[in-house]
Amino acid sequence: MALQATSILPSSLSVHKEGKSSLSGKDTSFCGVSFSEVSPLVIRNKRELKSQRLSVGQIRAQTAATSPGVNQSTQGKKTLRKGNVIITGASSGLGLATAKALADTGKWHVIMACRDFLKAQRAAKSAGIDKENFIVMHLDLSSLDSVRQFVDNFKRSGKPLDVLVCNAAVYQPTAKEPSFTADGFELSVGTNHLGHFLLARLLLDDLKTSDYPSKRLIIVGSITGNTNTLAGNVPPKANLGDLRGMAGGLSGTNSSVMIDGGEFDGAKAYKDSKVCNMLTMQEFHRRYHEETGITFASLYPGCIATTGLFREHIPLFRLLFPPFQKYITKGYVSEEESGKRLAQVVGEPSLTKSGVYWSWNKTSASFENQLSEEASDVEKARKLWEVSEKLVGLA
Ligand code: LMG
Ligand code: NDP
Ligand code: PMR
Repeated sequence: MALQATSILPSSLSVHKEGKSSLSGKDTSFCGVSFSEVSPLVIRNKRELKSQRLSVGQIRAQTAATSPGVNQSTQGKKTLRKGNVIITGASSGLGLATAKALADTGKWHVIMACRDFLKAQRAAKSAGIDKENFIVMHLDLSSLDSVRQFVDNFKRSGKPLDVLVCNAAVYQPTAKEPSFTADGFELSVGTNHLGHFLLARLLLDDLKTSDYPSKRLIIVGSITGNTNTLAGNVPPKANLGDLRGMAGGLSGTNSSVMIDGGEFDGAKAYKDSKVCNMLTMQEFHRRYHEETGITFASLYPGCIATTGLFREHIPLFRLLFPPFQKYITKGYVSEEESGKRLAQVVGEPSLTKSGVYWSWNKTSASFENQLSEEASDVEKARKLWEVSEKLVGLA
């Protein structure tokens, strides 16, 4: 998929024609090797670990002491330092295109947090991302241990964290039986929601202490989780119910593998996970925006019908889906254009509003979109937060 993604990137320049017309005026159209500057493997004892952490703290303190987010250049001119942005799942599709869009500005250092180190390296290379502007760090969101390990590695690198983008996802539309994360959760919700939930919680302090002018936590959502749209009404529809399956651990042993307690359905599990993503963003906003000044946002980037997300769909679907979206729903957007959209949410000074779900209209202008009733349910968001905390071991 990396090859597919990167071969599409340079050739799709007719981008501002896409992301078109709107029926509702709302969501769109129609009707391995861990990165380590300080490798965890070279830390031999607890004291050494402590002293390394200490030095990270010292580096941070020094950076903060000079002047917030600003570097003094040799001519004495003050320039904004490069922003550090972590993007999960940056080895293909939207994540890769966003990494490329940000790196190309020269204003961002992208930490590509990926499960396949070599794939990510190759993808970055064939997308033409300057090696000065990115690194790859290993992160497998389907393992809570891996999430914790990633966070430790990142903290030890001593880099400030300015923006976190929770982008990675899996979609299993044709699976007859559920598969599971290392911790025994149904794979789609376990990866797309629970892995990101733990990651974001553990990195919140880093965002908080960053001295960058605009700190952001972005969680990618989707139209298909929003039942106030036509796309969100294509069966199976998202529905978290009363979260009984999730409260039971999504493991299929004592409870259902589905959040609402129903029978396994891979497409529904994906859509449910997107609802979780959008609810989580809002709950972060309610709990932490005022205190931390962090901007929390979600978005629907458009229908990027060519990405690896559809790798498990039947070949006929993969063949017909892009022309269907391009010519019939007109919801299609190229990977390159979607990357520019997400890059705006990362860095545009005009998009600092927190608690917002962004979408784009036919002229590719961003607007604040309405979430469905369920995806904006305050009580459900709170409950989801609490159940998720338990499942990932934070409560
Ligand atoms: C569920 O099925 C599965 O059960 C589940 O397991 C999971 O895979 C889930 O979301 C994923 O899908 C849902 C889906 C399967 O069923 C439906 O959506 C119900 C409706 C079924 C209708 C299918 C007929 C397709 C007709 C398309 C036309 C719609 C628009 C009509 C407007 C016409 C106006 C001019 O459904 C599918 O998988 C079908 C695949 C649908 C996507 C592709 C549709 C292709 C349509 C043909 C377009 C060809 C491109 C043309 C280019 C045109 C140039 C002008
Ligand atoms: P891709 O499949 O191209 O990208 C998904 C990325 O997630 C890949 O880099 C993949 O890694 C990574 N990933 C999957 N599982 C894990 C894991 N366990 N740990 C770490 N990384 C993992 O799909 P898209 O670019 O389309 O999807 C990106 C985001 O956009 C998702 O959140 C999706 O829900 C959202 N979205 C997509 C739309 C679309 O039309 N495509 C529409 C709306 C939203 P690897 O390369 O190793 O497989
Ligand atoms: Mg959908 C009305 C416009 C529209 C839009 C913007 C999307 C986006 N879709 C639309 C309409 C329809 N879709 C219609 C009318 C149908 C019935 C033919 C349809 C079907 C369909 C399928 C089978 N669409 C799909 C699938 C998938 O497997 C994709 C999915 O649900 O993934 C979870 C999908 C999508 N349609 C979209 C978008 C953005 C997706 C995929 C990705 C996502 O939400 O992340």
